[in-house]
Amino acid sequence: MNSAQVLSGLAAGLASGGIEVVDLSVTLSPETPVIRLPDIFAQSPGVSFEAISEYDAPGAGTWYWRTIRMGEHTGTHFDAPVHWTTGKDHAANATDTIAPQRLVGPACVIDKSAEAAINPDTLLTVEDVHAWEAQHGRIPAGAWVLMRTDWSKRDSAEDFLNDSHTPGPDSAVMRFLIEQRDVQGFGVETVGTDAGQAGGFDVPFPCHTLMHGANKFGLASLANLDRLPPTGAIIVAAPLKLKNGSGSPLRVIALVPR
Ligand code: 23J
Ligand code: MN
Repeated sequence: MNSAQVLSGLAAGLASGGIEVVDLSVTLSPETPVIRLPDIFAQSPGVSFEAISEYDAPGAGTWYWRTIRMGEHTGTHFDAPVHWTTGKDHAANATDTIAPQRLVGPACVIDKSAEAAINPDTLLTVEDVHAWEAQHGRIPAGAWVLMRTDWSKRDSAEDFLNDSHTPGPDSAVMRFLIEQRDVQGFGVETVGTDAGQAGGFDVPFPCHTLMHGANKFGLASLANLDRLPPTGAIIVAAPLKLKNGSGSPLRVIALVPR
């Protein structure tokens, strides 16, 4: 099949529903939980909305619109390499300069939900990836690796943040996915791409430190990962084009074969 046929097949699949479009994003509101860092660090503000007008403009016609305010890392959001010191000197490392070709790619979904339900500090390991690949095949270069934990089903902020006891990757699996698989990035359902306790790991914050150090990306606070197959979905994850953005809230869309 040539690429024009691939795209016409995609259009036909979208029209027939043979390809499902799944929203992997959470709703942004003042209730959206935001990461809580130790008190010595500056905190990121949550979402606030302020009306510019509410169908109350004088004169002809009326309209509604708002001003939005939030940290760059709020709700479902993209982590750019420039977010971390290890990634700050790469070329094209910010939300406005990343090549758009890197924002669309295949997803490999590794299900750690059963373990995370028992132990909130569950870590993704190299052994987990080997076991996944034995069943589903090798993770291709340029893939997004998404860690399913069902954390997005926790609907109170307290349960979701869980006093910084949340799952994430260990440092060895980050090295493996970077060096041996050349992934595009790593995505999670939790508030940040690193485990809640990752500040104390052998490599502190291994996803941030190593992925961004390798000019790769993160996705946090994803939802609906239970609606994705282990392989076969394509995700579109395009952050806002903020000048020198360290990240941005975004709508992550998955194209899923039925
Ligand atoms: C700043 C400091 C530590 C962390 C984070 C941000 C994030 O998780 C983030 O959203 O990038 S762990
Ligand atoms: Mn972030």
